[in-house]
Amino acid sequence: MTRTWWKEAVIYQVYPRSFRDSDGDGIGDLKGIEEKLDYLKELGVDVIWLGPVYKSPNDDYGYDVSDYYQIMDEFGSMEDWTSLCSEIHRRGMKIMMDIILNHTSDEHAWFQASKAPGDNNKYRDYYFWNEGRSGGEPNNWESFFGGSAWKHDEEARAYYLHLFSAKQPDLNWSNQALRQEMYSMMRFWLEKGVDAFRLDAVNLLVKPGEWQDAEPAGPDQCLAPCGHLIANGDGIHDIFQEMNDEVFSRYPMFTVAEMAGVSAEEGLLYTDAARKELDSIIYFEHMDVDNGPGGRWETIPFSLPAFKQIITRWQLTLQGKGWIGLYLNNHDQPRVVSRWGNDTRYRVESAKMFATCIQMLQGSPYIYQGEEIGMTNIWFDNIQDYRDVETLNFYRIECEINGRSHDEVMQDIYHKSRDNARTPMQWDDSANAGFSEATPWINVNPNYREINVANALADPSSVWHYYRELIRLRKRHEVIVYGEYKPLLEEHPDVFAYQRTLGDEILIVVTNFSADEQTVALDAPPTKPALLLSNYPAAEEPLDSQHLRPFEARIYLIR
Ligand code: ISL
Repeated sequence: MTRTWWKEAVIYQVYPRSFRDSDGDGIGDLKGIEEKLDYLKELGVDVIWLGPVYKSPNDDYGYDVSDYYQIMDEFGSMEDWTSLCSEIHRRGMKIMMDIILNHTSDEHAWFQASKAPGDNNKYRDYYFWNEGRSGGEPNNWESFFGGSAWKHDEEARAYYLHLFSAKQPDLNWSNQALRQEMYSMMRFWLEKGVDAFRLDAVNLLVKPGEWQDAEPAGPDQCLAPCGHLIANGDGIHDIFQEMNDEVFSRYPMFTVAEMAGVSAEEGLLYTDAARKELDSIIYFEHMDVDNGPGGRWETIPFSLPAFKQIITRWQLTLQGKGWIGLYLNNHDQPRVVSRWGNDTRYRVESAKMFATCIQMLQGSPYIYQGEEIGMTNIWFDNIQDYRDVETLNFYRIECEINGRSHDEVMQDIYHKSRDNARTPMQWDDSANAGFSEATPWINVNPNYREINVANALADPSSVWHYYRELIRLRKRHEVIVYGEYKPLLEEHPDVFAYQRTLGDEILIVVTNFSADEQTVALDAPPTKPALLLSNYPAAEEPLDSQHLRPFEARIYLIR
């Protein structure tokens, strides 16, 4: 397998709006991120993924871009961005930009221009305008964020397609001029010194030629009802090959593609180095194991066997050819300690256990801000305190159209709202958690007095120190990056164990996903294993007879 810097890298995701507010308007900004670079360097991360910072009306907090060449007012200026970029580089770290290619904001100049009907309007074809069917929407497609995926526009006298919010019209990638505009835009950022791209929702770029109705939602729960008709559409690989040729191959950079509704086999096609498309993928399958038949808002109990099967399938399918981003948290997902761990009695233990399990797999680990101190989900009583467009749409549709009660809908929101991960970063126990001097744009989690960076740094047994240790291990042992994966104890309902092998080195990872003690027996190795790291005081036990405490994690090395 080819060795490259980005396979060895640990990526830290910053959600700029909630990271650190330097100018006292209650909204995080670029200067705020710059203030905290030493903190990130100290943790040991290599790449900083900056959520979208382009000009945007913020219907979907930056994922609705109105100008790709300018910085959002609330976040600062292009000078601030340049300064942040050079300060990141000065510390030996790299910068990843979030690139949104599937849609723009409805306030983007292209969309505004596209409204004028007429054959010589070149922008008309940048989007999907359609006259509709018998006086209504062109088909029954629903948007990911609820309601029809089509909206009528008076001025344009037509419907436009929006897979996400109504303020995020989808772009038409069969249009060559549009593609060239996007390639120029990406080169603009690479010329400025960007080292990596995270490509947003990028397996949705190709739309089917015909607008046929979708079947009711299938088992592929991460997609909207029309998703299976769109994801990985015909010709999508040609687009990435062209993009790679026009953009990626010309710079010393790497790409990670965010793709929902992708199987491991498809994931390999996108990331197989020989195909020259994308470098790596952030897939969703393992995050969808607690989605019910009704979709992602319906929560069913976490099943470790299902989770293990998915992880193993992806590890084995891509092994030696493709590459993945390893994650359990991001700005779209509830916090994993609250979701599948235990955020009260075993918060620290479970946070460390999840980190061990995910970071020791083959791939590049992604750490989402606050994860490194074990931040938890949020519970607001009032829907008015939520900010996320997906959550607000869901509440309105469930209460107003489907007639469900406030209390019932709030239960779903507590489990799955994206705002769980978007409350301000908890820096210390001062007002507003040290995030801002003003009232933050979204309320701080009240547990900030206990769970915060200052406390975590001061306590050698904190989640933070454990994360730093995991990152250090990765730098010391190549087997963590490049070792071959093999699942162990595959049938065990509560323990996830696997081994990684590189040359003469074997890494063994054993993680207890339950709040109960577990006894497991692994094959006795030829030489005595060394315990590299554990989230409990070391237990000198042979591999073939181990007593795991609640959420215990152990990493062994055998040479
Ligand atoms: O989170 C999901 C389910 O609600 C996914 O379907 C997700 O919306 C999808 O994979 C794309 O996510 C990305 O693009 C969205 C944006 O809202 C998300 O924050 C972003 O990560 C639209 O740009």
